[in-house]
Amino acid sequence: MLPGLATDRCLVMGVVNVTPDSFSDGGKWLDAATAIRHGVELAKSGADLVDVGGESTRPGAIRIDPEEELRRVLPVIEGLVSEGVRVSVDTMRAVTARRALAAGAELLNDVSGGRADPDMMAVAAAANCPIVLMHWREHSAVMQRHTDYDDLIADIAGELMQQVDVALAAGVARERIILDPGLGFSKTGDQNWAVLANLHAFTELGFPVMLAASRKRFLGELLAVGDDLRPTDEREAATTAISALAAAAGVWCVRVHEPTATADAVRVVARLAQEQA
Ligand code: PMM
Repeated sequence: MLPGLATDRCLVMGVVNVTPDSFSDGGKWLDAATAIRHGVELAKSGADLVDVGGESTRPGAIRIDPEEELRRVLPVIEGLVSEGVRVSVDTMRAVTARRALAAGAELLNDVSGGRADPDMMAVAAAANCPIVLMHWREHSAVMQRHTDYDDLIADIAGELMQQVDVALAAGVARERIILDPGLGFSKTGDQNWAVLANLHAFTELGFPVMLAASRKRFLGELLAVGDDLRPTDEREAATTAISALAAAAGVWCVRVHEPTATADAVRVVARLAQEQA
């Protein structure tokens, strides 16, 4: 999928959100030089690749202009690539995807699964690059109004497979497709837990699976004291636990904000799997 990266264990993707408002790290890496430094640190801490995003997808988030998204992500991608860091781009826009690939990004991470921009699949097909299709129903401003499912797991899997069909019809090679059930996107906390309890339903679809639980609200709720959610930067141990469980369930890549512990956890899981083989 990505030449040179490990194939004997779950991969670790670090996150650099070049945004003022992401729930987890918003505002911390808005300046390009700071973002690049942080991305390099993530790689040193064990991230196999670093995901650069310029548009927050937190629940309720309002969209930004395409020009602003490009202004945020391109210098960071260029800077990281020149430092030898492997980069993916987190975008729902074909124009951003195209420019990011030209700047050296190697993987498209589209949280809308190709639904937000009808040209996205054509960009992936033309570049013949890997693309993450995440389960997505609506933009962040309204996504939490779309949490009704007849059968949660079957519906998510079915909706993902519809996007696989769209990708294949647009010329994306089957072996370039990665699926992600999209924790927190049009899903309640309980629904996230049900997804985690049924990861096999996604790994069995025949595509590599990506998972991003890192610091999400449902972890803050799990670890709340009374009405006080556990703060985002104190959800690392829970994030690492999920990374280990995801790796053991056969997930291809976990996307985290702080890779150190997750990088160790996926190696523990790989070593155990070797012993059990
Ligand atoms: N979640 C966020 C952003 N990008 N990409 C994928 N593939 N899967 C996700 O669940 C996902 C994502 C949420 O925001 P964050 O960058 O603050 O974690």
